[in-house]
Amino acid sequence: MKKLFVLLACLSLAVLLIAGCATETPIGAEADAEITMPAAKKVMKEACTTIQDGVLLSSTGYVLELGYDQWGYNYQGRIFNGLYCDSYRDAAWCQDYKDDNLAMKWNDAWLANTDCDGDGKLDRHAGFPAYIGSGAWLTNHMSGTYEGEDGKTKKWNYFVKIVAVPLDATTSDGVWYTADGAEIGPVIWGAFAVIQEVYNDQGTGEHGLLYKSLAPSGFGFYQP
Ligand SMILES: [Ca+2]
Repeated sequence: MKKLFVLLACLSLAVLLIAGCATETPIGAEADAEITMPAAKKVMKEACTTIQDGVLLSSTGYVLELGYDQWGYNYQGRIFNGLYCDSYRDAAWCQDYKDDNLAMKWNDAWLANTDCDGDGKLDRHAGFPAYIGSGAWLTNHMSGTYEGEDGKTKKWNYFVKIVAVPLDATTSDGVWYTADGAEIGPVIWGAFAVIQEVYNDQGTGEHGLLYKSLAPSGFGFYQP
């Protein structure tokens, strides 16, 4: 479990950081009280630049292409499949986890596969000034093995759902709540909440749900 917690601390920052804007970390609720309708939904599709156009850039300056890149990102498919550390471009700090696997999926609001606002990069929280209330979601599925105290290989896996909370959500003691007072889940990166976690570990015997939101844990509940 110790290893898992380290991984969680870094979790899915990958998608937030890699494709665009380390400086654009999700913003909290306070600045966004007057957000109304998503403007980008009205943008004509033909006004948007696609990955196929061959001009959109990653944050590190390479041209995005269709299909999986060398790290395991498939921005067109809104998916990552690969090694955990490769989601961070094989970063030096990550080497203790280099054998672990990661699959991520995200929706258009988290990171679109088009650029409709004309900045040359894939859009984030398209149509919204920030992630909160955008309906953005991300899932992470991690897995790996380690040597148990009995010397045998033990498998573990972990699954988590993260959503951008609704505009009218509130926080208390590190937990997001709906306007009706239902617990959405623990705060992660300001405007996001963890709404479901599953952990299985052959070594410890842990199996099943670690956490499930008391508000609906389906993504539909969070769509604007
Ligand atoms: Ca853009």
